[in-house]
Order: sequence, then structure tokens, then C-alpha cells
Amino acid sequence: MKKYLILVLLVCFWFSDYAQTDTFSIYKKTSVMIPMRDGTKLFTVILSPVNHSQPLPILIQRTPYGADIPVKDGNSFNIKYSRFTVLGKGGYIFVLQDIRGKYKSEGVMQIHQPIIHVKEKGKIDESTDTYDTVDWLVKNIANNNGKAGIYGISYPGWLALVAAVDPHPALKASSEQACMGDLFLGDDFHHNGAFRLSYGMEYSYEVENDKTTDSDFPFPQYDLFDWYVKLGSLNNVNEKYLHNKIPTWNNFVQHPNYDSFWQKNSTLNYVTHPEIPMLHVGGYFDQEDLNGPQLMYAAMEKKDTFNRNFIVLGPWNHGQWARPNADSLGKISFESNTAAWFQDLQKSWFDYWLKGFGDGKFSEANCFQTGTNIWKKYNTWPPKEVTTENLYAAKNNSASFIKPNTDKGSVSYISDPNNPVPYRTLPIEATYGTGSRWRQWHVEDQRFVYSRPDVISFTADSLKEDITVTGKITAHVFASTTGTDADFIVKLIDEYPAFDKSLSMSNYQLPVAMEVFRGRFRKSFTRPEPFVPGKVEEIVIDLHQINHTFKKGHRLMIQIQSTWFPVIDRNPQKFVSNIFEAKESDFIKAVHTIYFTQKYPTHIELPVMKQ
Ligand code: PG9
Repeated sequence: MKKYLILVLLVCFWFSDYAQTDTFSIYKKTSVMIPMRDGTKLFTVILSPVNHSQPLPILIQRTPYGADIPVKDGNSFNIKYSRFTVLGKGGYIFVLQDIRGKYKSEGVMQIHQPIIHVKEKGKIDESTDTYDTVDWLVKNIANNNGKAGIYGISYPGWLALVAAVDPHPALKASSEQACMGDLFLGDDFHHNGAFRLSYGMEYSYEVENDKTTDSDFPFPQYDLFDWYVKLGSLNNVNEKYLHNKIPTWNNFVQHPNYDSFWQKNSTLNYVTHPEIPMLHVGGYFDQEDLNGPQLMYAAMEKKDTFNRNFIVLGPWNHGQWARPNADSLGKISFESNTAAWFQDLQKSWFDYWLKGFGDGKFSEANCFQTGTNIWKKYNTWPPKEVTTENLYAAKNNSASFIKPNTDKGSVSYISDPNNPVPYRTLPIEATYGTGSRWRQWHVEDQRFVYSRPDVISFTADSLKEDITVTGKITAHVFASTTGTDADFIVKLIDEYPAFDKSLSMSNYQLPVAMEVFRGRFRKSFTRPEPFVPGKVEEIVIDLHQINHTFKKGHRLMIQIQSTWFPVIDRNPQKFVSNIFEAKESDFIKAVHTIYFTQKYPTHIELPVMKQ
């Protein structure tokens, strides 16, 4: 995220153009160290439009990724072509702050520390730091209107979310964008208990290796697929590379189950209701925090008595809505600049709460529909006007909306942890390394694994008419294994026709939803249980919310596999109490069987929207 922001800022300065200035386009930079209640001082950049006469609101972004910008203190610059261009029109005072323990701020950072001041009076956390910051800003910045808002993407999105817990009275609106919600169940570090190896290792090293900068893990090669295979047991990470120096990695090792550490860490534990207006923003193809905004909107909506909880979902990867253009992702076209659309909405939203502009009539949910490529408005999210239809796996690798009525039907495959299925096409570049395709892997054509013997696909007939699926989709996999542990990855795929109107998209297999589940947690995330070899079990997998039209002529497909490497670590397939401590000999081949019978009907539940 941070590298992208630096690039945008550099572009801003290369192109700065004093000749064509709009009102409020010239901003002056000032830096200050703001004291928190415990005396720790946080580095803060204040960007104020020069010569503004009327009082303006303050818009805050807090970050662990470096708040400073490449302008000398006291100098002015043009915000044209920067991340402030749209919001800055009409004037805002922008504030950027390093959180405690990172970059130029004092103190110690702990990744994603829960908000503790609510239960333990006198404690300090990111919510109290925001409170103290807002307090200082409204009292010390000249010509502010006494109102502040906060927004941010990813970690800064989580910071915006927790800023709104016991907020300062001057904090009037918050927009969390791609916040992490639950780091064991669905965001960043684990999904349904399956550990996100490449991301978890590279990210924790990046943030915790050095306080003053982001560190790239010193890989000895560009394509990391083999490097991660050869890494072997996860014990080797500390033994050979991290030497117990990265606290977050040590937490992964010490907390392999959903114990009180992860439970306390979950945002659901300390964010309850919208205390101030809240705009949740998420992407259907977010490779890091797809779950957070959907989870937090839904949780807060239940207690939204003042109708001030809103959601925007778009066809985006992590943070794509903040870029100058988002008319496509990978090979998938959205046919319009969806980022510009969002940024205008974001501006109207903050302008209403912080400046009193407009009538404040915002739709509850604005959720882009992929396939038709149009923005849709909903009064409730997910909408209620849907009927649930089940797409069943069936014999001969087919899929159908008709439930199987036989008592025989299954397909088996050998899953080998030593020959795992790549989660995206090779090379696997370092997550944020040069040329990395990390940002678009959620829309990658799945034909690259379709013909592997350890990837099973069930494809339906060509659609005779469009089908729109809007809302949460859930997979029910009925499976058995010869081992005692297993992962299941399920994808819902939109297969394009043999001759698509855009020829290069012909037969493209677009995963519109996909997720992994670590089988040991099928009954409880707290108490993992081995499989009994040969016994059929149901694994229920939340594939999250989508809004997608499968067009006439396209085919729906269910794809199932048991490795997704190296984004997900290898399940040894032999049950061990802690996979981080599994020995090489624990990693065994196993035969997994997927059933499609009347009793064990593997299927995906689809909320189908009647048009
Ligand atoms: N998604 C990122 C993150 C947040 C929290 C923990 C780990 C990763 C981020 O880019 O901020």
C-alpha cells in the first residue's frame, strides 16, 4: 500500500503546476509532534490550503507505513494529481500521522492491538491516540471549523474504524476502507484457520524488522514457489531466518487455534455500533481484506438505530478505489472508471457530515454489479429480494441446479503437500516486490490449474439467460479423506463462452468467489479435530458477498482443490497439534473424495436476484 502512495505523491510533485491553480489547490506543509496522554509524541503532517478565509474541517489519515511527504516543512505545493485532488476541492485541512512506534513517531507499535481502553480504564490504544490527536488539532490548527473526519485503507482503514470507538466529540464521520476484521477467520493472516504463509511471513517481517522503514525479506531468488516448498517445516522460519525476532511471527506459532489471543483481537470484540456516521468500503477482489468491511458493516448495521451506517462494494482489489483509474483489474474490464465514481461519492459523504453540504440522502448500499458492469443501489445489504438456489456438483464433472437423487456419486484426487497447486501462475514474486502480480490474482484465469489431477471442476451447461447472484454465497462440501487433516479450497467460477465478444476472454475462467477452509476447524475454530479416515463430513465455507451477473452463454463452475500455495501453508494432512511445529515426515499424500449424492450433495448456495 505504502509504495503505491509514495508513487502517487511523486507523480504529484513532478507534475505540480502553479500556473493552473484552482481555489484551494495550493497547500502548505507543517509538521508537528503531538503529545498523547502518556507523553508519547506522534509525528504529524498538517496540510492546509494557503490563504483560506473560512473555517475548514480536518480530514485525518493515520498510518504505520510512513506519514511524511516529500515536501519541506513550511513549503507549499499543488495538490493536483495527488491523492488529495478530489477531496481537496473546496478545501479541507489534511492531517497525516505516524502511529506510535512507526517511522517518526515515538513509542512502541504492536500490530493490530485490540482496543483495550473501554474495558481497562486508563489504558492507551489507537482509539485513545486518535482522540488525543483530534483534541490537539481542533485546539491548535488555525481556522478549523471544529469538525474532523477520518479515513484510510487497510491498516489505516482499521485505524479509522477504531477511531470511532468512544470518539472525540469533534470527530464527526469515519470511513473504514478494507479494514481487517478478524485475522484468524478471514483477513490478512488466516482464512478459516488456514495460515497465509507468504503474506504472513513477508508482511510481519516488513513491518517489524525495522521501526523506521518497511523491510523487504531478503529472498535469494525471484520466483519464490520453490523457495517456499523447500522451506519445509515452518519451524525453519525462526530457526533459519527470523530467529524469534519478529513478534507477530511468534504469535502465529504460539496461537495456532482461535484462542483468546485471536478472539480478543477480532474487531467484533470491541467495535459494536456506529457511534458516528460510518462508510464501509470494500472490494470483491481484495487480496488482503475482503472480509473486514463486509463483516463490520453487517455487525454494525444490526445496531444502527440512527441510520448512519453505509457500505460501498466495488469490483476492486485492495485499495483500488483510491487510484486515479479503476476501469479494469487484470484482464477484466469494468467499462468505466469505478474509482472516479467512488471518489465523488466519498467527497459528497464527507462534505455532508463535515461541511453540511447537500441533503444527506445517501443510499444504504452502493454495490457494483460485475458482469453487467453497473452501479446498483440497495436499501438493505444484502438485498432481501433474492431466492436461494443451490448449484450442485454432479457426475462426469458436471454441475446443475437439480439436486442429485442417487446414493452413488463421488470423485477422488490425490493431494500431495510436496507438490502443491500454485495459487497463481508462476513466477510467485515477493508479495510487494518488483513486478509482483499479487494485486490481481483474485481475477486470474483458472485454466492454469483446471487440468491438474488434484483440481476437480464441475461445470454446468451454458446459460440460456442471465443469472444475477447478489449477496452472501456459501459452499457445502461433503468430503472424506484417507488422512486425518485436509484443506478444501472452493471456487465459484464464471466460464466465458468459447467465442467471447472480446476474443481474448474466450473460455476465461473467472473466479467470482473463492475461499479456503482448514478441515481440522470444521466443528470448532477453538478446538481442532482430526478427520476419521473414510468418514464423510460436511465442510461449510463462507465464500463472502458478491454481486455478479453470469451472462447468457456463460457457464457456472465449481472448482475444488486442497492446496493453494504458497499463499496458504501446506496442511500436513496428518493431524498434528500445531502445524507450525509439524515435522517433515508429517507431510503425507492423501486421497480426498468429494461426494455428490442425495445424502451428501456438495453444492454452493446462491442468492439469485429476480430482475
Ligand atoms: N492488509 C494489511 C494488513 C493489515 C493488518 C495486518 C496485516 C496486514 C495492510 O496492508 O495494511
